[in-house]
Amino acid sequence: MRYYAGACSALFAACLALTASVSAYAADAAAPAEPTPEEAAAAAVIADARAAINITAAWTRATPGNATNAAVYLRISNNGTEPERLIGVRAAMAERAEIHTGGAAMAAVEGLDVPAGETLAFAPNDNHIMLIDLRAPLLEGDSFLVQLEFEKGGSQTVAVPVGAANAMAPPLVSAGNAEDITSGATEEPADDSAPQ
Ligand SMILES: [Cu+2]
Repeated sequence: MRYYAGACSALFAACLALTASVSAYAADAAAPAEPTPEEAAAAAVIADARAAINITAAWTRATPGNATNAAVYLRISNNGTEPERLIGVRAAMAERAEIHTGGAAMAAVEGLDVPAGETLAFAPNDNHIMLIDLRAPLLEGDSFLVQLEFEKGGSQTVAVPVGAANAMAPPLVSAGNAEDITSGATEEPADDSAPQ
């Protein structure tokens, strides 16, 4: 019995030593990542800008026939005190994506301002995100991810449910589900293409 106890405590001591060296290693590895006060302040500014933006009511329509383009609608609210600007969009679902203004006479723009305290609406016959050269038809009931790039707050990913081909308003989806994906998403779409 004494023998076993001795072996156990020897093993325990070895384990402690190993734990200590792993901890020391982890501390060393983490040291270079410690942000400077300037970096921490810059990160806080980005985090604040990101938190100020709330993207809601995203939707699109099922593509009829062999249509290869689609328009995505949503609302971008800036609840912060600093102006923000949408500077890019992308979606793995399409070859490329653009920010468009206007309805039938639409035009691609480099970006759109989202003034502090205001909501920028993307809706039929108005601003929209144009998906160009869809990789597959959009089917009613499906959803996919679109990534929006902001000047100050970086990128945010939103789930876009697909409504009926003739829909004029967002399909009714589980609000909880959509909200989870919208507010918590930090992951990038699988596609690696550059923002348009
Ligand atoms: Cu368009």
